[in-house]
Amino acid sequence: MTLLGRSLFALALLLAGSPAAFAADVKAGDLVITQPWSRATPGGAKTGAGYLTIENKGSAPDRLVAVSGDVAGRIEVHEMAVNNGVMTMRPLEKGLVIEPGKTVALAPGGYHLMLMELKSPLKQGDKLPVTLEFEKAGKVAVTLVVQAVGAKGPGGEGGSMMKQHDHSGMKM
Ligand SMILES: [Cu+2]
Repeated sequence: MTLLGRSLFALALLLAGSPAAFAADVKAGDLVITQPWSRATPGGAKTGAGYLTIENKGSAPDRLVAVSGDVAGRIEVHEMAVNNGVMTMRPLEKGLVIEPGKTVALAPGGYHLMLMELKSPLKQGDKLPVTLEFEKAGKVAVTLVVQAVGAKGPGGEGGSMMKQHDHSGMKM
């Protein structure tokens, strides 16, 4: 690598690392999982949410079929939808399909990991190990990094087109 190349590389690393420090992308088979994060829970909330991005670089679909972790008694994969003007969410009974060549984002206002029966409140800065289980890629360990209450993205600000809303008040 030339000197110029090296400094550009260093600059790229610097830019990629801001504003919040994240663990490296997790690769499992054809899947790449990036930016797993969660949100601090206010007061005695018994549920929280987890978010991440899954890219399928392969040529066949894969499916997120189960999620588990010590932080919660039960973790489900949920989707959100507006029915008659009311935002509702429901578990994906058949799991979340990631089509080949596609990237699926779990983000506020859309798909999310529902952390149910939390053992303790989630606090900003906590790191929550969870295990994702895919039909083809198998079990993948990721760590959700807890951001502030009301954070809209993994960096703690912006990054989402959705208005902030309170997850705990939603109809199940
Ligand atoms: Cu949910």
